[in-house]
Amino acid sequence: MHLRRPRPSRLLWAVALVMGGAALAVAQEPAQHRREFTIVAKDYVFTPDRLEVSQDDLVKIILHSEDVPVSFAIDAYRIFKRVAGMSSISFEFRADQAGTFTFYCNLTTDPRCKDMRGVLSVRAR
Ligand SMILES: [Cu+2]
Repeated sequence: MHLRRPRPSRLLWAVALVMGGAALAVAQEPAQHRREFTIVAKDYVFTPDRLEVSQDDLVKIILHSEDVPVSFAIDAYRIFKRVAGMSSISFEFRADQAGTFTFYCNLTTDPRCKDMRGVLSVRAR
């Protein structure tokens, strides 16, 4: 029995296959593990103010401000996003930590910001 070293071309092909597989895995995230929420910020209130997902879900947030600039922060997830007034942003994150987390606006431009908060609940799988 003898072992042959893979030829370089075969090695590159194997790397390309693995990388292609990883890209495919993201594209083929099962629909039941994707969650999407549109959160409207208006009058210093987030609506909805409660998000419920399962651990490891891929969560997409569309954050829309109906009036002033706001932010959306979740400390444990190191998320900090800011949206200008009268506009929208979207972002995604993997809900890999189970538990209950506060999301809030951490802007200091207005004292009412400290009342802007909600809850992200991540149910353990
Ligand atoms: Cu605010």
